[in-house]
Amino acid sequence: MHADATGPTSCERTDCTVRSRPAFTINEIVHAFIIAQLQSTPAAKVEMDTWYEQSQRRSPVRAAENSKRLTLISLADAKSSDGLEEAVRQGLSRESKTLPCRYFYDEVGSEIFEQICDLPEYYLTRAEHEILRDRAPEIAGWFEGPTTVVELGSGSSTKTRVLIEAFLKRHGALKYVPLDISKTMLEESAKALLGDYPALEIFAIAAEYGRGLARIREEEQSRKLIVFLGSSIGNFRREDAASFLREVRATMRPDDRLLLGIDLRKSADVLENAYDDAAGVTARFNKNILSRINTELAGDFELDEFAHQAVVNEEVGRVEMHLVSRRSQQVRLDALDLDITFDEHESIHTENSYKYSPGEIDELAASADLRRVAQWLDTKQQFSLSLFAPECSS
Ligand code: AVI
Repeated sequence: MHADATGPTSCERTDCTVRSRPAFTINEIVHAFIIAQLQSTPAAKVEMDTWYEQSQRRSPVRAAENSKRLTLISLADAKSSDGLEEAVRQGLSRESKTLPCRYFYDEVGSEIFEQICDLPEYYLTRAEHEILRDRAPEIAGWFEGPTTVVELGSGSSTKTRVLIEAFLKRHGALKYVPLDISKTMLEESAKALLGDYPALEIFAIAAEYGRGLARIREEEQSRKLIVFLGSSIGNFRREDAASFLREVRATMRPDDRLLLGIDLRKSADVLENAYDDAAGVTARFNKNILSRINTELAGDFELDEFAHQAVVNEEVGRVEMHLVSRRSQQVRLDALDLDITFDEHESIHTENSYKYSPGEIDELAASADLRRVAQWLDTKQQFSLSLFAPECSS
């Protein structure tokens, strides 16, 4: 369902697009049908973009034009703290305490993560950007006709811009499908992208990966490049990374491709600095999970009583983040009617960030029936970007 760049584009405001014209293109009819389906499905509520009303007041013509190129659907649970209560109850009642890293990313956490990406020690974002900047035209060159770029965990979409630009330059138009848990982030980034790229159409999905991938599998008919950047795959345990890639693989047709950014194994000191920066931004990011628990579960964690720690586990090839109790203490979570006891130096393990060798990347891909067709490294050889095809395709 790739919209023609010159013709009428798809639009979640079906009333304005469809009613005002006497004859409809196939694209419009199919799109209107999908929107009608979504609106009648309780779990999949089509969200009217809130920024539309605001920007319409500022620049009515431009806002109307931009809104025609945006569809935003929300498949996320109404509460963004989806599963938080149970995860906290279970994770903090264990002998070795843990909290899942996906709960880092509330609005504040997502903001802090953006700051991490700009840190001098956090080489990942810069290395990946260098590859994308230098190789985006070559990547776009792998695709002949109209292509849909699907981005998993799109966040602010900043690093994807060079890719979007390369596709627009090569093909004139592009459909971009960002998938992210944060609807706010999707709205903001879509607004910025549509303002900057008049030939871009956006179908944004606010959802967790599983639901989002299912929606993409159902809907997306044109050739796809699925991108998963930033080494987010590194935050999965190795076996979970393989099953996640199998899920992604299941959405791919033979001529679809997957572009995966993965951080490479490297020396412990570089990793320690990257995950325990001098300005203490990563420490704030890590501790934000405790503030979130305080706010959402009526907790009384004292943030200063926990120390941020980054531990490099070279044997398994990962950086672990911990929050270590500075003293023996008790924390109350009223919403869970739960008291948690901490010994001095007891840790909450909050994140793993796995690093891969080039051989391990290929093994991971093979376990998901994917075959590497290209790979690019940055000049310091710290980070990799790999292009995969479904196994069995040419
Ligand atoms: C999102 N993810 C790839 C980051 C990483 O490097 O594992 C999260 C992060 N944790 C600490 N700093 C950044």
